[in-house]
Amino acid sequence: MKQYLELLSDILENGEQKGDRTGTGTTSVFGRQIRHDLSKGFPLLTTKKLHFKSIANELIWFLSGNTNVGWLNENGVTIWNEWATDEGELGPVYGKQWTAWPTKDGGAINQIDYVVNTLRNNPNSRRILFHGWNPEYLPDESLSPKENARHGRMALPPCHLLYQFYVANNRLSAQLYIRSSDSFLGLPYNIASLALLTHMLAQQCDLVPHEIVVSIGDLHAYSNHMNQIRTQLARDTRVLPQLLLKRKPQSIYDYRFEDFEIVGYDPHPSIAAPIAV
Ligand code: THF
Repeated sequence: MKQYLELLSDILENGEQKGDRTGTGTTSVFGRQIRHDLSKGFPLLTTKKLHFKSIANELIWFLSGNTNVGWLNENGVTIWNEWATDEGELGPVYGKQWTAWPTKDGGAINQIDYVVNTLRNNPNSRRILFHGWNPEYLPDESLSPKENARHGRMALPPCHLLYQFYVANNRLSAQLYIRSSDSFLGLPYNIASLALLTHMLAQQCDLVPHEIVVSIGDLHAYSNHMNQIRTQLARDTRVLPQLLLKRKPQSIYDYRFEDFEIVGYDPHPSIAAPIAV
């Protein structure tokens, strides 16, 4: 994943200082893209160790429509806890909008069903996408994340919003738009998560995983991640691991962590960094 390190260098070279919602301070660039051919390996960073279990269980949790961190915590994932209420609620975030986007008549639209059905039945469609940005449920910016979640609004607006899929020659590609990307902590998760989702959808729809593209709006380095970023830039990249899907589950909703195996992952050590809340 040389392209990832190039993005980090790009921020350091071309970034402008910007204040942010969390009060941490960032160096930021606008409008960047990274692409990866999945036939060349699974895009899990090798320049620091990533916790694949957090990435896979977060995706399984999104697809289940769950918006409470309880299930994540039971499965060893704590990355969403900072924003949840005492009851573990995050409000109508990702999973809710993906699988049960609320409609005006009190119903719900499952956008993931639509994507799977369209990949199977009309793969040439240029409308194979799902979207997390539901303006009716965005946070009230005068309230904290927890207060928003308590009032039935999203604790945080989605960072990764728009997922579009593309089929040609029986190969499946995916593009994700991220409006705001924490280059050191969040972005590596989002890249691996998009790759995993693409492999799962390809398996379900009898397609071959091809390319992922990540397009980013505000791409930033938090001021308290600078040393970690320099440490990472000094490391060389290694051979990417492979993802094995050990079983073909009944549907896109039936994957479990045990269905995935990452083979040949030999990263440099993890690098601790504080998360901006
Ligand atoms: N807020 C900020 N400031 N950055 C983000 O990346 C981010 N997210 C989600 C929501 N708000 C965000 C949360 N995603 C980690 C990784 C992803 C997160 C939150 C935290 C993190 O701390 N990762 C550690 C390991 C922690 C672990 O696995 O238990 C790491 O070293 O990678 C972006 O979507």
